[in-house]
Amino acid sequence: MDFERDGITRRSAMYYGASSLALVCSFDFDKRARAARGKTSAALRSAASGPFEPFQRDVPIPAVARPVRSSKKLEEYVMDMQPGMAEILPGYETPILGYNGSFPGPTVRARRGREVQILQRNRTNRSLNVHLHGGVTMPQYDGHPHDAIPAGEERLYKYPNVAHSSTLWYHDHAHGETAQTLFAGLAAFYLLDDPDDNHLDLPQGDFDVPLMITDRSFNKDGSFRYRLDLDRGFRGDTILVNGAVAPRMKVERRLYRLRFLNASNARAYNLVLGNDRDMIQIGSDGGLLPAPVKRKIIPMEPAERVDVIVDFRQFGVGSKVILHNQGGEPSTSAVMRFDVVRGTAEEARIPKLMREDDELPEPNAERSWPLTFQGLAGGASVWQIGGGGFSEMRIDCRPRQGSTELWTWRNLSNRTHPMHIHGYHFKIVSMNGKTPHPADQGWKDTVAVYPNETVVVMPYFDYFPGRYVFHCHAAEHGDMSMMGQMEVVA
Ligand SMILES: [Cu+2]
Repeated sequence: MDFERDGITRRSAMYYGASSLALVCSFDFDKRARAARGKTSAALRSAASGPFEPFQRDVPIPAVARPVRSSKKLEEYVMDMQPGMAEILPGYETPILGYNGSFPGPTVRARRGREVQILQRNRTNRSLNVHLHGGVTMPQYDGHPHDAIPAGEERLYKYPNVAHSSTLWYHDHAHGETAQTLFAGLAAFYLLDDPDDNHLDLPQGDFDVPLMITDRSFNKDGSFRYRLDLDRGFRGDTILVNGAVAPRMKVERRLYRLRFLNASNARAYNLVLGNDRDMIQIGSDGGLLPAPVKRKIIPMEPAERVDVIVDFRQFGVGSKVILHNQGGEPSTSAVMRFDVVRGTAEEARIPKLMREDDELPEPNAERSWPLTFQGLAGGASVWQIGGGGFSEMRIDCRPRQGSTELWTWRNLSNRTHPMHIHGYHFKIVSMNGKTPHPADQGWKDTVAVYPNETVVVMPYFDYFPGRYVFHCHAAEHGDMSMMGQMEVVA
């Protein structure tokens, strides 16, 4: 369909609200899509020539947000959270909610030491807020679940960018509704760079690529299909990278920095490149690792980030290298494909050492958090931390600013819980009694606690005091109501 030809631009269509959605949907689809109507998304996928066939589209790279004002100390942005249309399946327009109406939303490129302010305008009909995941922000800008921007209103978020360089992302954190809003498309990258990293000569520009992995299912009309599953969380039958079905990407024979984000509601991935080729992990949630770590398989729970360098010089021109999700179902095993072409001169290198280990104070408190699935009177169930569900009225702990503590997540359930702490980072002390994998020894903000296992982490309550949440990032678990509240006291 061609909005221009019909005298209506894509962008203006977004502003017309619900009635325009009906108008857009009434447009005729192209022949192939029309032929596919009436099938389920799984059936479409299994049809070899159907629109769900992988590697049919080039990977889209989300637009970089442009500041409305910029100085040495501050960059100011304005963003609209609003309905939009995304072309995910060939020939279909999928209604989404997105930052500036796009999915994924625009990438914010920030620099350490320069503040970013984003005026977020809520142009939807529901309460929303914005959480900068992995960000070090004052609590009033953190997107606390009970601190919402009502429909039609706006809020200025301030990000001081005081922490190390890292791959962050921002998404909605509305109380009890994050599974829906994340699924609808409110997710985007926020890449924090640090000029002090320049000497590392990491791949830059076109060779530094953010890749947001999500899973979705679709209705016959191309719209997202959501089914609530409180136990496992949502599982889609289709993998998207940057909002395209298992896309392909042309790569030169040279080094690339690939920044993976698992922005799925609840699906975990095990990323494997080609025939078990090495990926060189250089970063995790909290930024660069002390030194690169070679990996053949990279597990990613929801909300985790993994930065890798892939050396495409090991492949010949014309190679097609598939990144797959080991252990996925037949329709969720292909993630994307890299098509290798001739390279230009290499400017980047793989550094030997990247970041010095930080000196941390000795832990001055120990806390234990059992993670459980709890039946309620009346037949309903909820997920709980420490024997309780989320309550805005309850503070679960009061760590001291500037201190570290030992937190033990004890998973007494048969589902994995990716546990996330807002406002601060932690080191993983042990995973089920074992020393964590070298790639998990950097700063983290989200960690997988597998069924019936125990993970000990050491959060460092540096930076700002105040009230923040910590929760399971399987979105359905966090909503219902696997979330606690801490007040870090000065
Ligand atoms: Cu969970």
